[in-house]
Amino acid sequence: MAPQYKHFSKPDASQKDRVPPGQSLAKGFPVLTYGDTQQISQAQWQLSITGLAEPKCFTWADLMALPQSSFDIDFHCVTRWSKLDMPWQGVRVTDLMAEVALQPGAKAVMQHCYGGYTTNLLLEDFLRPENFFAHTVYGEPLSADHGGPLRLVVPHLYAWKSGKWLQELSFLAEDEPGFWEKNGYHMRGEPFAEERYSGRF
Ligand SMILES: Nc1nc2c(c(=O)[nH]1)N[C@H]1C(S)=C(S)[C@@H](COP(=O)(O)O)O[C@H]1N2
Ligand SMILES: [Mo]
Repeated sequence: MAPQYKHFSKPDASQKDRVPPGQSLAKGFPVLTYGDTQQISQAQWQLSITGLAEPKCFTWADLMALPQSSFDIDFHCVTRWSKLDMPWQGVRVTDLMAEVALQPGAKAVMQHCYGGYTTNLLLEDFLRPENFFAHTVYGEPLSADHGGPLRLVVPHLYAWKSGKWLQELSFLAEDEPGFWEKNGYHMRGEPFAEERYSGRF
C-alpha cells in the first residue's frame, strides 16, 4: 500500500535486531485506542489496588512523591508498527509496588482502565525493572490520546499490554484474559516470539 511508505520504514542494519519479525518502524507515534479517548484530569485520577493485596489508592500527589525515573524503550504494537528509543518519564513499577502489600497467592494482575479497557499480565511480567507508570513522553505530559495522565508501559510485550488511563490494578490468583485476550489475542504477547493470537479460537 503506497501511502504507508510515508509513515512507516524498514529498520536499517543497526536496528534490525531490535525490531521483532513482521514489524515496521513508525515515523510518528500512532494512536491505537479501542473506543473513546478518556479525558481524565490529574485531580480526578486515582489508581486503586484491589484483589489479592491490601486495598490502597494512589492519588496524583502520591504518585509524584514516589521516585521519578527516565526510560529509553522500544514499543511494539501487534498491528505491526514499532518505535525505537522512545524517551519516557514516570514511576518504575517496582518503586510503586514497594508500597503495595501483595497477598502470597497473587500470581497475575488485571489492569482496569478508565473507559473499561482491561489487559492482564503475569506478575513475573508485571514486576520487571524496566516497566513503568508513564506520565511524560518526549519531554511533554502524556496527552489524553496516548493515555494521559497516566498509563502503564511494558516494553517487552506487545503494546496492547500497556494500559492507557490506568485506574485499577486487581491482583489475581490465576491469569485471566482481558479485553483483547478474550477476543483471540495471546495471553502473554511477546513480540520476538510473535505471540499475536492465542490459538484458542
Ligand atoms: N485503555 C486502553 N489502553 C490501551 C488501548 C486501548 O484501546 N485502551 N490500546 C492498546 C494498544 S492495542 C496499543 S498498540 C497501545 C497504543 O498506545 P498509543 O495509542 O499511545 O500508541 O495502547 C494500548 N493500551
Ligand atoms: Mo496495538
